[in-house]
Amino acid sequence: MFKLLAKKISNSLRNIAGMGAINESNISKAAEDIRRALIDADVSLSVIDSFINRVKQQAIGTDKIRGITHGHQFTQIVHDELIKTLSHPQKHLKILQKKPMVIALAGLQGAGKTTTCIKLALWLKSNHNLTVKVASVDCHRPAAIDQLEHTAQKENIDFIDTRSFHDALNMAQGALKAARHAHADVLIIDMAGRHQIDQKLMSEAKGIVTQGNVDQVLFVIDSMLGQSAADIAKAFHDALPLSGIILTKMDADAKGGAALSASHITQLPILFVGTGEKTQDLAAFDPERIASRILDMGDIVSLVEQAKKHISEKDAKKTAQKIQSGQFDFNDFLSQLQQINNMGGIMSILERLPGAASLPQKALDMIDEKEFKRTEAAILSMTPHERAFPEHMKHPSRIQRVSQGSGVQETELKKILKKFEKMRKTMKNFSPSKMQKMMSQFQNQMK
Ligand SMILES: Nc1nc2c(ncn2[C@@H]2O[C@H](COP(=O)(O)OP(=O)(O)OP(=O)(O)O)[C@@H](O)[C@H]2O)c(=O)[nH]1
Ligand SMILES: [Mg+2]
Repeated sequence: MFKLLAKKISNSLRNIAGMGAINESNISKAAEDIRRALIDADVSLSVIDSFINRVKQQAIGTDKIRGITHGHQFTQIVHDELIKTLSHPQKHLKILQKKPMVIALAGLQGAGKTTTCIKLALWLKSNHNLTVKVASVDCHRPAAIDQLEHTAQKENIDFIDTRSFHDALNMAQGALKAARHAHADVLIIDMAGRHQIDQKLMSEAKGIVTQGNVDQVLFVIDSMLGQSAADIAKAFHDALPLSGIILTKMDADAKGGAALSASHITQLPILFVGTGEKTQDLAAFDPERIASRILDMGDIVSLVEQAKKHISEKDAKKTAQKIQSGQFDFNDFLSQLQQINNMGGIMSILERLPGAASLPQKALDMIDEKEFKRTEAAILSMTPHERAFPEHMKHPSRIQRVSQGSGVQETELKKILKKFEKMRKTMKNFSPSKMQKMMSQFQNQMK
């Protein structure tokens, strides 16, 4: 789910990752990329406009954090705004003391109401230990009642038969009476759906909600709905006193727009997501996880926090100058290695970088974290003179001494020294613009 949106946004953020400063023009460019990605993901236009405006305002007013690229800072702002759009002060379904608490499910035909009705009954049973009854009030399609009865039986959920009533309101009132009589904690009413928003059906639903003692109306919406998600959510929200959203079919290859559109338009909490056809496939909605997934940004937020703690802008500049003048020595290398260690090691940094999920396993297998440790041990066994003049380390007696002192075998030490020398030469040849070009070539190769 959300894969398409995740890929587009992370590409666009990668494009601004190398920029020197956040200003109106480069933010506008990045915002434009994000706007296009959101349109492609079927997020409705009014939602996109307000989202982009909030991101822009925040980004322009943000001071640069030491040691962090603007691209990463921008990522964090987009991430935070995405969470804000998807979040709501009410995180969970309200469990009322009233008996029975009546929940009605509304939504278009095929949205997943009947499936969700059983999923929710099971969830309330196992998470809150409540006795739950389910009833269908679909007087238009007899098969709808059969479907609910059949699934309820399979899952051992109490089903109230409403077949003897002839209209939806009577069905609802009859079900309520039966649930009361049985002292049930919860009654879930599965309402009829239609292909399109239908005034007759809406007024029928309104009647059930107001006269059927309904406490919460949950709006069930298919996450595969495209641009129309906002209009449909709005029509239901205008007609019925909705109290939350359940997003179904999140396991399918949804473009992701419906989640953003529905929550922004209605300002209602998304309480659950349907993650499959089976009755146990219902999960509480987690905005942070969805936002990170949309951005494919791993855990860049914690990486940014750590970088703030461990890297000073002054040191970073000094190192960059030394690299470019070819004076990068073992002291600098040691401090780089230690910074990596302080941030949890190279693998931990890599895993938290945007796009980490798409790194091929082959590339990850090539990284030997122990080699970093051995390199550190070798440098620590060098004299201050050797650290400052790496070229003097070539002498066999020095290699022998450092090998003995650090426990790193001579052959490996020679390899480490060779690699360092190669790295120093390569880095010297790269101006920042060359570096950027090399990085994008590297990224393309990785793809
Ligand atoms: N993959 C997947 N399929 C789902 C999910 N929820 C429901 N479905 C499927 O969607 C189809 C329609 O589901 P129903 O529960 O019958 O939909 P409904 O809203 O009750 O439909 P009407 O009663 O006709 O209005 C069924 O094939 C379900 O198996 C989900 O979370 N994931
Ligand atoms: Mg149904």
